[in-house]
Amino acid sequence: MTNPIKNIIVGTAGHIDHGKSSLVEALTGTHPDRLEEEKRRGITIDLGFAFLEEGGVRFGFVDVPGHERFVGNMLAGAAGIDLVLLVVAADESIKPQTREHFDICRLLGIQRGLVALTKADLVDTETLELVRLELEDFLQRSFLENAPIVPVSAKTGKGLTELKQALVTQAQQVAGKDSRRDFRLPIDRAFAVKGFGSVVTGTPISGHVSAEDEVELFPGGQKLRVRGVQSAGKSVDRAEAGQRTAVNLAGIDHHALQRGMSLATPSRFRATRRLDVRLRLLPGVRKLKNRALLHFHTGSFETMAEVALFEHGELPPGAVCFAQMRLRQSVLVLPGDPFIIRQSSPLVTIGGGTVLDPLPRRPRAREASRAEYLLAVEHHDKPEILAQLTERSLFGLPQSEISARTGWTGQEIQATLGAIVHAKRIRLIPAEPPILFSTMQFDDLLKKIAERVERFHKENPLQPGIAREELRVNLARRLRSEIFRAALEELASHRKIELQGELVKRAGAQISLLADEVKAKDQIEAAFASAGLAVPSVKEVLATLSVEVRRSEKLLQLLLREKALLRVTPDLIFHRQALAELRGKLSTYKQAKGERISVPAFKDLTGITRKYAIPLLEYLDRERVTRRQGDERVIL
Ligand SMILES: Nc1nc2c(ncn2[C@@H]2O[C@H](COP(=O)(O)OP(=O)(O)OP(=O)(O)O)[C@@H](O)[C@H]2O)c(=O)[nH]1
Ligand SMILES: [Mg+2]
Repeated sequence: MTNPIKNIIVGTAGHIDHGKSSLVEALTGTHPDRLEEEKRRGITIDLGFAFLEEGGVRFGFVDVPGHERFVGNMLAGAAGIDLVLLVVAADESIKPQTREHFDICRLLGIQRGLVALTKADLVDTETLELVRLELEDFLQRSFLENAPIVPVSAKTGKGLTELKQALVTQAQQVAGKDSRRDFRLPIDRAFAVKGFGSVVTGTPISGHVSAEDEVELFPGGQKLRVRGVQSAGKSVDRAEAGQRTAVNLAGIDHHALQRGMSLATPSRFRATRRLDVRLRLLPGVRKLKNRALLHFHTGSFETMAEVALFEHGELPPGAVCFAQMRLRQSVLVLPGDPFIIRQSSPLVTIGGGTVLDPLPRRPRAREASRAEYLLAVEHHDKPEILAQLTERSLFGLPQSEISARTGWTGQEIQATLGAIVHAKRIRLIPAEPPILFSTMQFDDLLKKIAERVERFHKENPLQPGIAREELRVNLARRLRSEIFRAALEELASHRKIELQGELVKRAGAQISLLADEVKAKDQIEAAFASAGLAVPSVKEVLATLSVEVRRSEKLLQLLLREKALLRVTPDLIFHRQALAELRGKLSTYKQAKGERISVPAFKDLTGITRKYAIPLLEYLDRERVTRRQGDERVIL
């Protein structure tokens, strides 16, 4: 079921004193100025709000100040609007903030609006027509080129009916905001209400919010519970994108909340201080130097930022380029979010643009793929975006990262993922969460693993294979274990390698001993076998061999791995057979003489000295063949 009521935010724009607030009052019955100082000085300082339901449309009005010193506040309000109501006083025509506000609307990418020619009661028809012509000229080749220009008077009420009608017509043609996407609300006010606690207001730019929802506060990241939601002054079950909304939050003091922060669906996004953008400089401003320090505005947020131009020393007026913004403070932004830049002296709007990558990797010198990626974002080419994101993540991209980088819904992520996995451009590695890894890099990894295993066999002919962990670290210290495992399994399934417990070996790899090695190996084994429990030292045994120490040690390792020999202490090695016989003797002893045996009895039984008896008994304790009890052992 679709909601028959459309929610549209109308923002006023225009020079100081041109009658914006009076017009909002004439349309809605509410004077938007709230502050004592505003009433006293007769000017708007901060944002004001009012509501009107007309022709099946629920209008939320955001009234902004015209004063040049309060453009910052104007920007906080302009960020969420669907329709601009450009207010021009008929007795003054176009003035500096008419231009600046209009530039801001263009830079923010506002698509629709209309012009109110206010104070029409103060001028004659000829002047009115002259101003209209000036305006038509001014609006040429802009989004307001064919917008209605409606003469009105807040004083006499003339033109108000026509203006309302024009608002409804425009509203019907606006796409509006998408309430099915994740929830995001830039906070424009925060205050406390007696008996309720902390309240923030704003216009959700996407999604919806209800009482009992959990939301995440940005940039801090606190998870908060929504106690209640109001829209247009009334409690509602749910407030949607495009509706003026007040959110009552539990568990936070209102002093910890302020304009510029955002609320959003929890655990999907990340605040950032670096963003790659498409930057547009207005015509008629000074050229922009690389590394310039600017005021940066997005949503209701404002901070200082350094601009790093891509491959340009400077940007001429009217030009466009890719750039990175480095912010003083963190903010939640997503690709597609518009922003505005202003210079410091004089404090004027000089440009703006669109966020393309909110979490860019640290740039390496002249990374060409960066611009390529930004182009894909600009073209909304989802498979390309995701493929490139993955390819740029050398150690894989966890699936849970995608939303913060793209702002896509779960459904969009699934669909895009399906498409590029199907096209074999990336692989989805099983993990929690799954990891995206580029097929190219994966194939590369397969090749490297096969090479390393091969090389290992060549360099270590006496070893059956390389330990997994040694191989992984050898490839890349930061290689994720899940990706490594997937690669090993892939190679094993193609019978390129064999996995044997912790060992990786070339398929069919056999240890091939040289003739002298075979002989030496037999000699080692025989030396231990014939010694019984009174074993010689390793050094002694190896010294008698004809092969050099490095190889003879490998042969010893081989015997230990084959379990022909067993290491009982670092210095004592026994033959398997001798130990098996010892166990046999103990069980015979137990049957004949009972389960207790002393150390002297053990020495008698085995005919060995204390030097061997104690380590052997400790070994038997470890093996749970015996258990120590006082000075004696219990045979288990
Ligand atoms: N005669 C006449 N006066 C008007 C009309 N609209 C507004 N005014 C007067 O113009 C002055 C400024 O009006 P506001 O509505 O406060 O102007 P504003 O654009 O909101 O000004 P800022 O918010 O400070 O930028 C007030 O004294 C109004 O009474 C109109 O249609 N006719
Ligand atoms: Mg005003």
